[in-house]
Amino acid sequence: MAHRDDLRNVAIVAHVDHGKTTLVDAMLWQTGAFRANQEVATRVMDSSDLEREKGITILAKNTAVRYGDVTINILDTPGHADFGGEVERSLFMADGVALLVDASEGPLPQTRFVLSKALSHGLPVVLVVNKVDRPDARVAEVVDEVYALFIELDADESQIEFPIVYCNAKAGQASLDPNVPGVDLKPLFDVLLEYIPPPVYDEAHPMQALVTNLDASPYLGRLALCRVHHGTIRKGEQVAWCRADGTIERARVSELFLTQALDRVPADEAGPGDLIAVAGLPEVTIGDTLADINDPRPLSVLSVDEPSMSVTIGTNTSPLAGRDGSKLTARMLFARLEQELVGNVSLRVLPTERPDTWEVQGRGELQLAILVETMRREGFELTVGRPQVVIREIDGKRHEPVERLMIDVPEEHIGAITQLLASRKGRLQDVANHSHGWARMTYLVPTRGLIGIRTQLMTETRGTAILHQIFEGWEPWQGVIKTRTNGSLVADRSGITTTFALMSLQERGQLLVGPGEDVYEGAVIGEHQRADDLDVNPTKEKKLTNIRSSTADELVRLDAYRALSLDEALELVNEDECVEVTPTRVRVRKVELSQTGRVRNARRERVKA
Ligand SMILES: Nc1nc2c(ncn2[C@@H]2O[C@H](COP(=O)(O)OP(=O)(O)OP(=O)(O)O)[C@@H](O)[C@H]2O)c(=O)[nH]1
Ligand SMILES: [Mg+2]
Repeated sequence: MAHRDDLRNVAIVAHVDHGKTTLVDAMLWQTGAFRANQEVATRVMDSSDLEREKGITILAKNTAVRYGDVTINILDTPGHADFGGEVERSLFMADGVALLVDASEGPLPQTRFVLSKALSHGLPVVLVVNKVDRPDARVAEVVDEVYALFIELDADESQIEFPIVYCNAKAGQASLDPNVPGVDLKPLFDVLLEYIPPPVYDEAHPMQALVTNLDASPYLGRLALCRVHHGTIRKGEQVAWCRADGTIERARVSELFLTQALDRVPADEAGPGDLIAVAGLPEVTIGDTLADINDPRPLSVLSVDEPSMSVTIGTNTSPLAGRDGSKLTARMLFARLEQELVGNVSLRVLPTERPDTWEVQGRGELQLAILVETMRREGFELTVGRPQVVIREIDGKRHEPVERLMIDVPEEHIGAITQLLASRKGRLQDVANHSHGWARMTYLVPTRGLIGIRTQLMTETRGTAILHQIFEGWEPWQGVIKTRTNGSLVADRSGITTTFALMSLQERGQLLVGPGEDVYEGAVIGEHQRADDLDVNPTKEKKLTNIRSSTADELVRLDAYRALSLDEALELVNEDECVEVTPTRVRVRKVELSQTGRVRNARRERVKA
């Protein structure tokens, strides 16, 4: 076998916020990707609007830097569990990984996930302990925890002998000695060159390139992002396009690009190990192989984990539909969902009983919320159902997804957490004290039990709890879990909310709308203090009289209402509720809007039970 000594492909993987994108910034700067006076945004790889707003990476992206005579392709991956599909796909392009671990937080659930995936791909690991500058860094302990994690995941001996680099990604410093602060990233680059193997290929093997991602260019249409495994692919040449369904077609490579820093640069050819973008195949999808036209050999189709959460997404059916958005029809909605599927292998779209509604399955609430958020910004008006877990039949039995949950809390809250998790069928796996007065509790909990848990945990622990969760596996259905204890305050007519009406309603619970807002029968305007729903009139006007009342208006103040973000609305909705999403508004509403209809449904439910 031959190898490309001038090339390395390394994926940077870690739990969310451990500093991957920041490290890539420093790697770009120190390899001269930018001019000294160039204006470059921090975390430049997080280039989409949503990524910048939320401060997290959503899509995996690659960049390339030159270090000496070697080109290093760096794959920056998202750390949030919901985007695990992106990480899995990136590993198909890499020959090794840099596993980042925060020097204070240590390994967390997503660290475990990405490491287990890297190990199952047989990829060598370089451990990067990052944020060593944190005042609460506990470097030695964290390294021990990583060793323990390797052992737990059944790593073999060669995998466990990983090199360790200590980093301050923000300052762009790396060191091989935990007690000596670094100067620049040279030690990291040197370790990567030494431990990440160069791409290996067979000189006699016909050309083979695997499509692992897609992108679009306004001029060239769809771009297939591939890793070349063997042979050489050339611009202008015919290739065999091997599709996932087994068919093979001819196609022409009309354009070919390699990556340099943040740019795609045209190239005439690319060889084994190169990460390329190819134009000329308008219908190519992830998992396809581009191969030698005379000897096509498809690579095995890449598989990623199955989705575990779902929501229904339909057209907006509320009485206020059409006021805000430009994309309203079921046809537009379906076309948009299909387009999303092409670029996102971890999503599924299924039909429902209604012709204007689809079930979208994904990895988690955030992934689904991001999709809805993206669509509303494009002008869609939507009705989004309550997030549900995906149920699977395994050996004839109903199974549901189970999540691994890690909670960091001050010790005095251990009792509250224990109670809360018990009510949601959590099984305690481990309690560890990792720094003064703080405990890290690990649970396995049915995913169902986690819906809406964040808000409740924050209240119980006065905002101190930090939680991390990740899909663990499938388990037999665990019976009824009750998650939300509050009913809703529901508008009983349409109109415009008034300060006068809201003032008296605020005693009944937390309001979700302010004065002067449009409501309709069936719109949820607040959380009821009690468990049942209450139909109320939020549009009542004050009777005008000539007599000034003794309690002056200014004395009674309207408390702040809680304006819901999309994520919060999706956490909050009860079983018979859904969320109306338009480019400017997020409203919670009843699925059945009419009061009489709801009463009838409730009676029917009672009869069934
Ligand atoms: N103190 C300190 N902060 C750091 C360091 N590296 C990154 N950070 C900070 O950590 C936060 C998260 O950094 P990101 O680079 O976005 O982390 P990430 O791993 O790319 O996050 P995701 O892509 O969302 O998983 C930012 O506020 C960084 O400024 C470091 O070495 N020291
Ligand atoms: Mg990132």
